[in-house]
Amino acid sequence: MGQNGTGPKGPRCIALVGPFQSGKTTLLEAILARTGAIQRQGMVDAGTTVGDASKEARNHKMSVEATFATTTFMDDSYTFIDCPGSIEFIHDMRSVLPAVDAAVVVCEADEKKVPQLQLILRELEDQNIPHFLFLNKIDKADKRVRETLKLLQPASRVPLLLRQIPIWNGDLIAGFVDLALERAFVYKEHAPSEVVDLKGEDLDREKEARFTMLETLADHDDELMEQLLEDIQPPRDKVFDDLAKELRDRIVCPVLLGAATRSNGVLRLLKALRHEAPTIAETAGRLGVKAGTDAVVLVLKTFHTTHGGKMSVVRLLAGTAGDGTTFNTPTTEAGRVAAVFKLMGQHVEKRGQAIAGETVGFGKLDHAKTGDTLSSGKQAHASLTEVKPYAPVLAIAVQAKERKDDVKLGAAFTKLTEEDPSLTVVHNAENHEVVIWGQGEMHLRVAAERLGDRYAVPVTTRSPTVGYRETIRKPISIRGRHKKQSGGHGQFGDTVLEIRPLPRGSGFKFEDKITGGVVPRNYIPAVEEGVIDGLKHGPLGFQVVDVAVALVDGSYHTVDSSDMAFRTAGRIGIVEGLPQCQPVLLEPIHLVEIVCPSEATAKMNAILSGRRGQILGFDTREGWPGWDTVRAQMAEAEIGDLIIEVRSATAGVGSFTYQFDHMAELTGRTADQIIAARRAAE
Ligand SMILES: Nc1nc2c(ncn2[C@@H]2O[C@H](COP(=O)(O)OP(=O)(O)OP(=O)(O)O)[C@@H](O)[C@H]2O)c(=O)[nH]1
Ligand SMILES: [Mg+2]
Repeated sequence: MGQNGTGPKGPRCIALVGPFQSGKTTLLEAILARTGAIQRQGMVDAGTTVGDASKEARNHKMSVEATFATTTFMDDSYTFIDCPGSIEFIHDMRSVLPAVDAAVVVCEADEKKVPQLQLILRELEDQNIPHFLFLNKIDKADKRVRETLKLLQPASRVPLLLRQIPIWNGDLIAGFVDLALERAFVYKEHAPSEVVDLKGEDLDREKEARFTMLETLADHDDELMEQLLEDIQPPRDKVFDDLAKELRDRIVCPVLLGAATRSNGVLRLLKALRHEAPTIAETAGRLGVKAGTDAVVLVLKTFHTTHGGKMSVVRLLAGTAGDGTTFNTPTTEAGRVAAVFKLMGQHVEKRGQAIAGETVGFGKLDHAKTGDTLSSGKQAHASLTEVKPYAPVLAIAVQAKERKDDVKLGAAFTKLTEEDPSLTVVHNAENHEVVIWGQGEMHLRVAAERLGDRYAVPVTTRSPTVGYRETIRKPISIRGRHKKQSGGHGQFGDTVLEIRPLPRGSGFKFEDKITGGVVPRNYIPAVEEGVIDGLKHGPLGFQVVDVAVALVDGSYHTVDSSDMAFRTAGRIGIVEGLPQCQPVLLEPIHLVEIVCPSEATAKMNAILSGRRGQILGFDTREGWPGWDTVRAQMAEAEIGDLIIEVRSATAGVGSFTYQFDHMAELTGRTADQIIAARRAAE
């Protein structure tokens, strides 16, 4: 299929991805304006874009979720997905990628953003998504494009293939030469570039750059290689075919230039997508969609709109679907489509039936989740992909501002996690606390804002409680006695308990060492209950663990003894005994594994040491050239906001995982402070 191929090519779905603040939302805006979907190109800083129209996005002047917008270019429908750049919101990007035909990686000539670029390219490479690079902000360029590519190349596993070279006018880039078309263009603001003659020095540069491009293409095309060796000019169509093929085979990453704010380079980008991005048939093939007459869709995102209820954004991979189509997941019924929507950011519009390749909103698929493969036939289609969110790294405890909202908050949590599966809500019964786990500080802040703005449940947040425990160091023997005689029936229970420490991790053990029936058998479970009760709140204020309590002696009264009385006696024994056992605080220690670009490894060591971490070692990160893995043991309290420091020391790309390892004694000033804080809170 050459560049000159005309006629419709079918609906496309393209993801706009890239490092934080590289210009994705602005590029979407430029595309929508250029294709006539909107009247005027809005601006991120003015809060007037389609991509960042949500209250949270406008507040923070950054994208905080995937936004979908459908437009028409040369008679074909295109849905663009504006993905957030921040790593904290990367799950939205990861869950749309499987279904797109191609991705446009919007990036800048900024060395600091190379690790972020690498991270994003890695996701595309791992998911086998063909991708272009759009080198944006060319209006600010202060170095040669070739130098910029050298800077960016280490982030990509495949060659970055320069397809356009800039035309300089003094210190500014005034236009570009398209190396495949062999045509020069001068940028016009918010208008198509103007074709100009290619001559003089620009022509020489074009020849050289074109040769470099063809050489790279020829690495995978013997015929082209021969033509180059024999100095034969390959036909233009052949060059375009090679560009398309090598993009689709993901063996090169073509690079285009532009400036989204001025809408420069946008038309060429659209044309490249039109001619070179895979079509729905190829994308369905990549995903392994079985051919048939059934509709098969992938759910890319779930929204809960305030007025319209639940909307599942889907890409139709095969078949057609409309109002009334019933869908199944591989395991259950997903629901019946109540309405089909055309997508334009926050604005959706009812439309008719959708065909294969289109990306639309389906109303009221009650049981569909983001990531689900849905099909309309009797025989459910197997799941096409599974994109698991990354393990969360930060948590906040959340409470409804007003008690009356408690029930509403439960429903809001369900919507919140349906919209963003990289958030997890955990109910901590021990502390009567609800904790939201997420991917970073901004991610959680936005989640809390959403609870208030989108679901109308204002919340307060604070740091979650650390899972401290306490134990004892010294064994003792103590009498726990409960005697009450206030007229009528009295209460009597008498126990002698031996309390002793157990090895770390043993938990709790109760031993019955009564001989001669001094405490009747039927009261002994009540004593154990009382002991367990007493251990819930030790002298330092925490649950007591790693102790054995033996009931060794006691006495009873034929009339006044009861389960209740023995329960109380057992508890009194523990409450009075524990302070004499040299109680000591225990804190949870986790094994932490940080991943970061190697130049930040020394900083990681410093951060870990500064947080009472014990470094266990570091290594190169497997499969990630230029990255390291640092392993350490670290107290849970110090992990709490560790991610904030890790991110700020790694331009946002460092991350970690951790798992519980053991409980360790904690003494001294830190322990005293924790105990005092606990007392103050009670
Ligand atoms: N000079 C210049 N600035 C640009 C260009 N494109 C975007 N910007 C600016 O870069 C900033 C970020 O733009 P956005 O479009 O929000 O970038 P983004 O990639 O969507 O950001 P996130 O979604 O938060 O990652 C804004 O201030 C834009 O005005 C460009 O071509 N030239
Ligand atoms: Mg954005």
